[in-house]
Amino acid sequence: MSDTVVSLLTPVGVGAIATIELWGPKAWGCARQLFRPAGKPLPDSPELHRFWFGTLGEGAGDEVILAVTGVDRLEIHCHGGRRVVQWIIDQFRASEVCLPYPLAGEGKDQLIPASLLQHAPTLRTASILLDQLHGAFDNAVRRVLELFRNHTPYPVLLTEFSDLVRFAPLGRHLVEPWKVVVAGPPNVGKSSLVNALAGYQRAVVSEIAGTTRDVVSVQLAFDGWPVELTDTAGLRAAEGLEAEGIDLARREVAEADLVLWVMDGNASRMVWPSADIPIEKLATLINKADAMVGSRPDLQAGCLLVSATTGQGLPQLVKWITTQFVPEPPPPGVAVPYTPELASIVTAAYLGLVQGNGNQSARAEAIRLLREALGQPG
Ligand SMILES: Nc1nc2c(ncn2[C@@H]2O[C@H](COP(=O)(O)OP(=O)(O)OP(=O)(O)O)[C@@H](O)[C@H]2O)c(=O)[nH]1
Ligand SMILES: [Mg+2]
Repeated sequence: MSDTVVSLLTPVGVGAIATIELWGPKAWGCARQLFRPAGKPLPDSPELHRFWFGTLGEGAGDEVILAVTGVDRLEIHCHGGRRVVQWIIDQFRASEVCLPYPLAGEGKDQLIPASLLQHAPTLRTASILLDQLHGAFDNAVRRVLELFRNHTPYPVLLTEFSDLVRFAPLGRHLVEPWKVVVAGPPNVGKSSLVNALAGYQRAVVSEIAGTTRDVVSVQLAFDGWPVELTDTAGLRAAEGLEAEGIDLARREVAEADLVLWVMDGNASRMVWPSADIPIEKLATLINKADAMVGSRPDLQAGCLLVSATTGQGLPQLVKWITTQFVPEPPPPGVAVPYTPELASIVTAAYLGLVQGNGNQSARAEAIRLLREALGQPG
């Protein structure tokens, strides 16, 4: 991209300090125009990892720190108040060399992770997004394009390319949480389980079957990964309000990344999930482990045994869910396709190449898609 872009890295109006990023070929020139250092004047060209204290803007200006964080990349650390941030961004816009920071829904600009960073639900996902903001993903895409250009042997190309695609499933969930739906027959302890996992009383629990009529969701972090846990109405034949709840529950199950099917270990007969829930997103739990008496011949291998009341088996359940979603967390600085769109683009490019066994047209299509991932279509 040849333009210079100004973007806000921190959430608007929340923090005491805000970070504004300026990147592009004219970033340094732009900063020199607007920033007045407290000490010696700024050098002619930026020096990596140096920072200066001074004021920014017309008139008295506002006190800020200017830091050089990368090639053509600067950060301005300023007061976090909404007006100050807006005013500084406006100063850069008015300098006519900068584009405004991307606004949601503005086509290609959405691919810039600066705007995504504000929406990162956990510190762990924020740190992955920050790595991508610093170029981890773009650089990895450029490396693969370079291998194509240099006619690198196919196996070497494939290895490097597969590294780029490796974290695509994770990249889909840096902003959007994984959806985990707790489903099962009435009165098995679904709401109790959601409450126990959430660590506080959220869903209404009672000994009367059919208590939950609605869909209740809580946003949680399992080991730093964002998870939306949804409680649903017990699935059984019902009428009226409860039937509507059951209908909603079925829809939630269809959209879930993972369905936790709960059964009552204390019941005379366990109700197993119906065949319409895809097996790859289904986990079966037997709840009320604390109240189980004797051995259960219908307790199948592969079922997780838990108790919402005592907490038995819950740490193991959380660990199991986490490894389903993130079998291997990315090491720091590694490329992650950081939006669902980018994840789809690089995966399609890689699979197309493999299916075409590296032939000419598959290569051309992969190159086209990788350029698209860099925001350089055509
Ligand atoms: N002993 C024991 N009782 C539990 C456990 N979990 C839930 N219960 C009890 O089981 C009953 C039903 O719990 P809920 O959480 O309301 O069950 P549900 O599956 O959400 O029920 P519906 O919303 O009606 O479908 C309540 O009396 C709970 O206290 C558990 O682990 N052990
Ligand atoms: Mg319930």
